[in-house]
Amino acid sequence: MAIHEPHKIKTVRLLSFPSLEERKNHLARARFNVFNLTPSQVTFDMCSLGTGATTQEQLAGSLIGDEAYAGSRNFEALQNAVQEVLGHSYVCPTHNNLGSVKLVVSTLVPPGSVLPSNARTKLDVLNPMGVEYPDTRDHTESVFTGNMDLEKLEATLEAGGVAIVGLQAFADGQHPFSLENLRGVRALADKYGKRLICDGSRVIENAWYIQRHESGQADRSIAEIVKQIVKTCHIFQIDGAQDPKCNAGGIITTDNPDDHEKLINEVVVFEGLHTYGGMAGRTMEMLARGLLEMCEEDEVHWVMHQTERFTQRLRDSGVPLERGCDGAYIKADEFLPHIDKHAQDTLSAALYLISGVRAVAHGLVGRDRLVPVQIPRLGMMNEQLDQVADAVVSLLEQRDEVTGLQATASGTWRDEMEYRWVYPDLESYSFDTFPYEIHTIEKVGALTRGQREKAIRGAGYNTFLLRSADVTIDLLTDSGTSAMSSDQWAAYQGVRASATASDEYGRLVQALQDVTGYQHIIPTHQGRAAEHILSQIMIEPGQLVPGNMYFTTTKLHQELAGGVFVDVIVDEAHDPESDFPWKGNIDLDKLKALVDEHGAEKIAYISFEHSVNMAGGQPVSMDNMKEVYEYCSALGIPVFFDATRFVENAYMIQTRDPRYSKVKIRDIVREMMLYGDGCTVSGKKDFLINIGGVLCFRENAEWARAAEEMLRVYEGNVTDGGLATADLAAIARGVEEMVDDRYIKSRVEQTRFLGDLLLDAGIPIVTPPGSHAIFLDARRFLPHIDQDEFPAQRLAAEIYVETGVRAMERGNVSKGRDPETGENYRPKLELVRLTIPRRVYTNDHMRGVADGIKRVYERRDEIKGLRFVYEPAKLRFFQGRFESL
Ligand code: P71
Repeated sequence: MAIHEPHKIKTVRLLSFPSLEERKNHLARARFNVFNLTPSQVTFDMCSLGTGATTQEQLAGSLIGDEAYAGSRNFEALQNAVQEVLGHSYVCPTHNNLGSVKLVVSTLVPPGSVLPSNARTKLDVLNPMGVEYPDTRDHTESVFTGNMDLEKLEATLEAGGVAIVGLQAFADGQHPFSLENLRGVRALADKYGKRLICDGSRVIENAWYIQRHESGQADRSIAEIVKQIVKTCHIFQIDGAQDPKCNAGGIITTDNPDDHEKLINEVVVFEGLHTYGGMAGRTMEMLARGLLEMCEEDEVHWVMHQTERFTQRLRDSGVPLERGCDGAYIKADEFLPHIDKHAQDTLSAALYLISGVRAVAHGLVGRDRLVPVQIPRLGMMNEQLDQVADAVVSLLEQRDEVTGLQATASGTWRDEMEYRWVYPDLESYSFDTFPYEIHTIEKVGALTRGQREKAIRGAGYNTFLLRSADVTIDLLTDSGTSAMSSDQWAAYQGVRASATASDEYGRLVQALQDVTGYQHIIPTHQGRAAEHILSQIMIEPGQLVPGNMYFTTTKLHQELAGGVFVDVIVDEAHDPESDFPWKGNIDLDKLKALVDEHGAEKIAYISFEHSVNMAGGQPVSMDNMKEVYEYCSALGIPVFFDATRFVENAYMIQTRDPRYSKVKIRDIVREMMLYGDGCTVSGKKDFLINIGGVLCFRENAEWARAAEEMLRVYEGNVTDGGLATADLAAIARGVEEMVDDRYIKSRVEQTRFLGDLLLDAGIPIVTPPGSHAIFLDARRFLPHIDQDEFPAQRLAAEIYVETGVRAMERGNVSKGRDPETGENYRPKLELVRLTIPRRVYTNDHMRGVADGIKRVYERRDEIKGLRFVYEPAKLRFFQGRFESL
């Protein structure tokens, strides 16, 4: 059973959280018909048509559309995908499923004829076209509820007037058919000389159901079953916006050249030429790629697991519903028994009113009594679905208070309905979860344990030397690994690139001035570039640079400028078991002693890091920043922050310092930055971007000029710092997104979630959990391995073998050898860092990580140490290779 997604998040779409007052206004303007609400007025949009996440390959396909009128390469790609996945030889493209229906009707279904079917929905459109569609579904069947009643079907065929026989895979979203029944339908169609046509927009779900429930099918792949379904039908159609995860488009496929001939002669009338059928070239490309991907077993199993889990949660809480292949279909009349008119729309309006969730019934008014709560395919996390379910349950609990909508306009179709409503007094449901949906995904590595054993041996037991493609969950670093938002991508794409000043530079400066309160904003290509410049302009050879624990690149640049780093962090920072909440603080006594000993003029500046990385992502308190700044500014010693993870530090202040519990993150950050004269930032962390950094000064124009002088030599223009204009645009947007309270909360709480899972299992970690990473304490995890046999290095390797999770050693290997004695440093902290990228993994991934580490912990006694087989002289952790003892 899948315990986490077989993919990670590549890009996210930000969610809106309208307040109760806003929801009331939006509802009134929508005339109380939630169909009219727009996604930016809705928090979770529980609708599964064209709303799913795509793969990054599909998204890429949308950028390589061959927009030729005739015979485009994208059409060829579509044709190949159809032949490979569906097995039919011919394809006729359409603009979407309605286009397909219209085409089939106008070619194969004469007016006044009969089209028996197992479905009701989507056939609504046949009514105005003058086609009768008798219900021939077997209503007595309890497992394959979408099966045709073969006797009824034969009677209908016998009675005459039947044009073609129709079948829907997972009919109406609720009723799957069996292969056996499908073969029976085909036999009857053949007997009466009729064609069997299947709408396979949900063929994957139906195939999954067959795999699970039909005897003899358990060992067959989804791909095989899909092909068999298609080949059993004369004609097959599929909606691009459903199983193929495209945003639009449709296709009709067949093996019959005569039918194909008819379709392509007719498609030019209503849709477009037979090689594009009303789709843009890029849509055909996305559709083709979606078809090729849709049968992937682990993906299908994940989607269906989510659906079953969600439905079960609702059912367990007493919500009256019918099972759906893509969610739960609530029985509105039973949910609101006291509402005799418009129960579905009342339920929809009430759910939106209390929570901002949209669930809406489509199609004909009065066709059924259900409100589908559908899951956008691959678009949501289980945590979010749990909360949507809780919102529905919360409505159920107060259903007696719900008053009915009064119609002020009616119509045949649901979108035509308009209402009046006296708002009932209901308690709102507040979401407390990740404030974004999944927009695109990236498959993760799926090696077997044996393959991973081979891979880690090949990498000399060094996780830096593993291929990312062989890694399932990559917790090597949070640097440059964030998922960008679709807004960041839009800004990135919309850029007017320039080798001079640019609008994006202006936006970036403005955004960072707002966030930091600093006047001079100097872009650099990443953090170490800013550190290089700051060190060069501020340090005189021989000067001291006191700081709260070193970071490798920071210390290196201070030393290259002739400075000497002095660690003045509090002692608690070196104790992995101390519960002190501010392990990132500077020990003011240590600092004062240093200044007293050497004099203030010997100090270049204070190097003050937020959320101290090497200490375990530990925060600095607001008071400590204030004290240090007060002390230093009186003596004329500048204070520079390494603000790489300053938003995370601000969140720790919000949660750990009661005086700030009601203060917005944006304001906490602004106050923090008051207690410094400038900062360097590696933007690859909190800024939610994949590349970039900045150097900022509060007001000192002389420093800024000196820095810009160096920037021109080492980095690029003063208006880009060597970054692409598009990256400046992504940074400007990322800086806005990072100070969102909901976002930063979800980010840091996810790290804590992993920490708590490990603590609960008795696994030794650095406490309290930091903001960007959980650090395993290898000395306590593997006490039988001497530090010179590199327990943290071995532990990282074992975790990879056990789980496919990649972590980073931060211990004896990283620290290196003392040049004086030639011995390993044997640092106090012998750690393995599990670093959480931003917006990339779900809490189910975190559960998977914790479960795997628990398994390693259970067999810890068998784990042996390592010995170097290749030891580079500098930064040996990057390239070093080991063998097992
Ligand atoms: C991290 C990194 C990336 C890294 C760097 C060196 C060795 C291994 C991994 C980079 C930081 C950082 C802080 C606090 C400056 C930099 C350098 N961290 N300050 O944690 O954490 O920034 O990479 O953008 O040049 O994996 P840069």
